Amino acid sequence: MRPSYQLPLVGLLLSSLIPGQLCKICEVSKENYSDLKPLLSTMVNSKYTRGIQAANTLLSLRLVGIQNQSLEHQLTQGIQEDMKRKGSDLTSGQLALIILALGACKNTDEVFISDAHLVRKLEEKFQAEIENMEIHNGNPLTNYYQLSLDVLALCLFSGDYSVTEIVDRFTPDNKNYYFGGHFSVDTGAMAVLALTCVQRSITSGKIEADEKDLNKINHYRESLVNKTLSEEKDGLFGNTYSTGEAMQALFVSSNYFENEQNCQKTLHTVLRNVSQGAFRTPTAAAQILPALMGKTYLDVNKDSACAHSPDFNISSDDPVSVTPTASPSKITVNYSVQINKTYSTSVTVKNGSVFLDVMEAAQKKNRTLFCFTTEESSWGPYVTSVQGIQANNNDRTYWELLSNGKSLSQGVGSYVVKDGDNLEVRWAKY
Ligand code: CBY
Repeated sequence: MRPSYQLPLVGLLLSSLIPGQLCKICEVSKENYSDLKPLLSTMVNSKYTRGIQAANTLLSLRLVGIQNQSLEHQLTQGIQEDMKRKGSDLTSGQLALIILALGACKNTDEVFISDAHLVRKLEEKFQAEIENMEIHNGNPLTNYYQLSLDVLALCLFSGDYSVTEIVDRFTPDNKNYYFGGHFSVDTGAMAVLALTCVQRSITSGKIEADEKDLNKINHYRESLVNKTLSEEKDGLFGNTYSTGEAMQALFVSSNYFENEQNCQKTLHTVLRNVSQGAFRTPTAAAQILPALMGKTYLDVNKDSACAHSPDFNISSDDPVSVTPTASPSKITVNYSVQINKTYSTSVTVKNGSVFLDVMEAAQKKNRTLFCFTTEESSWGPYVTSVQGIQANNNDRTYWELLSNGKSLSQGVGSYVVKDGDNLEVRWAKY
């Protein structure tokens, strides 16, 4: 692993000319590319090449310069099928991600973006988010991670947006950066990327804004970066899954990685997690890879980006480490649903089962108490209701997953349960 260095003199000169644009990148060195193979095989071998997972994967592969026409074609097809199926039900952030993925690296999909008026549709969806905030106490239809993706895509693909609106909505103390009072690193990082793009567009004269707004945007970036840095633990920011986006934000808006030790610590911890199989879902792999190769979502329409394929073999089908299947082959866990009262049961499932298997087993035992519904998200199934009680973004309510009293950092489709776990789904507010 080795961070890339700018020529010191040129670097100094340029960074004094374009403040904030030439920050230090911290990336895995070529000799260590083999450490990234598990991520690639997860993305390439995944059966879930549809929808938003496909958009995440395509964006990531293009950004890091892996050119494989048949794979790109397959992913593009998957995205377009999903768009047809969902129609206007696509959320704003999903559409933004699709635009970023299709538009990445100046390729022929750009024709589709303009023929299907995707940027105009995104402008409308972004407006609908703002309108929902006006009616519902500042709560968007989706969340600020998606609003940031919207701004980023509009900014990169010359969409229309109001700088004053962004200055009003993205103040660092806005409640939407927080879940249960806790700063969401994923959300903050995505906002830093979006605000950095807007700031660059203003300074380069691409869009107009007054100096007051520009200063505010710079202040927001700084404040969000500091909040991200204060969530650092053992080289990770927030948790394993927010670190890729946090790294991107730090690349474009801070000098944190100028310190070699900081860089090594983060790369070391992330690569350890990779080798332990933490990124076995396509979206998880897709969201960490660009940062590890020194790329950010702001590189999407850079001429120089995506230029060359890195030196590793795409068809590699290295086995992704699997959890050891130790005996016994059946395990027993406690499962409870907490609303005001707690409803508990104990279920026996196969060793290696995930949270969702437990919920299904409990539902089979008692439909009234343990029935639930899920929706597909880019990270796998998301629990939308339990006992008929529906999560609702306007009220900031959701079903929280816990094990032994601790909130989980994985969803129901990925969290592998252990014998004796006390699993819980809790009606909560974020
Ligand atoms: N993506 C989105 O719109 C999601 C944005 C995101 C910030 C996301 C994390 C980060 C990302 N990189 O995608 C996010 N989660 C949000 C906004 C939310 C809220 C969803 C409702 C809304 N307003 O849109 C909410 C309710 C606060 C939430 N996440 C809940 C949960 C729990 C889901 C439980 C359930 N009902 O199924 C859960 C499991 C936490 C818990 N203990 O209950 C959860 N999230 C987790 C763990 C995660 C991480 C997933 C990691 C993994 N390996 O599976 C996450 C990456 C993510 C997805 N959430 Co939310 C955050 C993290 O841990 N770093 C854009 C779209 C286009 O794809």
